[in-house]
Amino acid sequence: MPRVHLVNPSTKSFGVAVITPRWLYVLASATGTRWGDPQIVDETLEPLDASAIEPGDVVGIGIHTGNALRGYEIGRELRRRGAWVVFGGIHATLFPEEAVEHGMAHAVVRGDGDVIWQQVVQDCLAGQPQSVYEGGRIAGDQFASARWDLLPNGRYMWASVQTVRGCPKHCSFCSVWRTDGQEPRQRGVDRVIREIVELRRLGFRFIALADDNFYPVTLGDLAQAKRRADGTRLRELEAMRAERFALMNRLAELPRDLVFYTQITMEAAEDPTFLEAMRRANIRGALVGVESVTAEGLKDVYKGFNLAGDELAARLRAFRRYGIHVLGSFIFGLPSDTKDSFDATVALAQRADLTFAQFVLLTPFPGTVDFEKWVVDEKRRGTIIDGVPLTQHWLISEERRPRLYTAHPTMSLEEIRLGTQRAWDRFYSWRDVWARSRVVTSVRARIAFVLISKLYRQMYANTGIATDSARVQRSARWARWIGYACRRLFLAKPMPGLMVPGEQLEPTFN
Ligand code: B12
Ligand code: SF4
Repeated sequence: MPRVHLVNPSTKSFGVAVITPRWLYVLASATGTRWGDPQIVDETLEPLDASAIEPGDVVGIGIHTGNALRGYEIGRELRRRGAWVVFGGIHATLFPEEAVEHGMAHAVVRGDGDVIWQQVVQDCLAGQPQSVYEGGRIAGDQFASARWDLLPNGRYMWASVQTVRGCPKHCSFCSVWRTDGQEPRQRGVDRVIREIVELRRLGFRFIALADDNFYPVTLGDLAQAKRRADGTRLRELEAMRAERFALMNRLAELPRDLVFYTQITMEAAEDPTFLEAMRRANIRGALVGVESVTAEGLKDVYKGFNLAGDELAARLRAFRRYGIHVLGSFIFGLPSDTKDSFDATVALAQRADLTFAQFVLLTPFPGTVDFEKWVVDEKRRGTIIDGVPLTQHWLISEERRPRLYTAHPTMSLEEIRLGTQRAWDRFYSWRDVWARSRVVTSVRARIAFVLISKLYRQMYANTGIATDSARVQRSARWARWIGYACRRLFLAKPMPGLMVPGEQLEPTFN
């Protein structure tokens, strides 16, 4: 009988990974069991063994921009072996023709795969796939729950569960509001809780809430809606907000050793009721897109709703008062950045009591406003690398792919790259990491904190920003080693008998 395979492409395999790629387990669930359990391959753990795929099997490959090139390589190889090749994910949604041209796709699924995937598999097995399927933006109650029973043992430190898709903001460097939409689609609370219970039964206690924006309704949005004569929007927003609280109240009933981490906008810091509910729910960490520490920088990325300077530091510290550790995300390479921006940003991160920070280089990701503007300029310049126009930078081999794409008014690209590397090195120096590890008390927890800080830096900074291939190789080896050392620290004793609070039912997958 032909089988279904799901492949998450990566050129670097670390043996262990920090977070489960959720799409793999969601699509596994969407596959059903008619064709047996789907075979899951996550190349961030191990490279694909192509010989395991037989002619006539169906292979789903999920790509974002960063791993599209590897995904296409896999697509070509597996099509030559006689498999049905289907692409999906954000990058394939944006460029379906590219997946056909470079990845030899028989079919491409645009948008959400949860509902349409079975149909695609059936059509392939009947020998009649359509070239494009529109998965669309499905409603929150149609999101499939993941097949966590298919997880390999002890390979991931954190599991990921989604509670909401879409974001009402419109940041210029982000594609989420355009692909996932600006109207947040919240998932039913019961389903979220069942999945988390399932994960705790398996021994996971750290869960990333893989949401675009955990705080989709701000106090400002409510005030604005109140000013409208027609109360419809206000009622909608209030209902959405109430659902967030309902979710957090249910999270608060789960075993206390479950720790959650999410992504949120800074505006939540001015909403004490929300922060208090997060504290009760044991949401102990949040990625906050700070982006820039200056007002000019925020204007560069259409993020005027953020604050700058001292007000910014005060706002970020507010999270900590509610026990929420912030992973501050900063962008370097903005037109208003100067040579002083790197040190000033690290100083702000320290002053704001950030527990983690990431410093990313401004990258024009397709689907964003920044990308569209950049393409117009870049087409005029006409840069070509290894025969590939820079406007398709993801098709350039990883070693030859530039780290920065936009000429800066006052700094050279190398200055920006080195300044960014320096920011990582300073924020994650042994001394600073050890000092920050005081946020946890036991020695075991402090060691875990130090290891995870170092792992984070190796995985994201050195392998993403460094241009020296020896350094990249060294970092990948380090990351693999720390990853192995870390993984057990994050897992807990399984609780096979754990029930869904209030339900006294075995958790189910859908
Ligand atoms: C959680 C998350 C992370 C986490 C966890 C990643 C992980 N291991 O899963 C962390 C924080 C580590 C992370 C890191 C990064 N991320 Co991220 N991340 C997300 C986020 C918020 C949710 C992803 C998720 O799990 N969604 C839940 C699953 C179920 O949804 P899904 O992946 O979209 O899959 C659905 C469909 O796309 C489709 N589908 C997907 N694959 C396939 C395959 C087939 C065959 C089919 C049929 C359908 C299908 O069906 C699925 C179910 O509906 C997305 C935002 C978003 N809206 O996608 C950004 C996002 C994917 N990340 C993004 C980026 C840029 C990054 C980083 C590069 C950031 C950085 N600068 O370091 C890194 C790269 C890491 C890496 N090398 O992979 C961008 C990608 C943009 C792009 N054009 O590629 C996104 C879209 C956010 C954004 N701001 O634009 N990320
Ligand atoms: S960066 Fe964050 S706040 Fe801005 S649009 Fe994207 S998900 Fe929303």
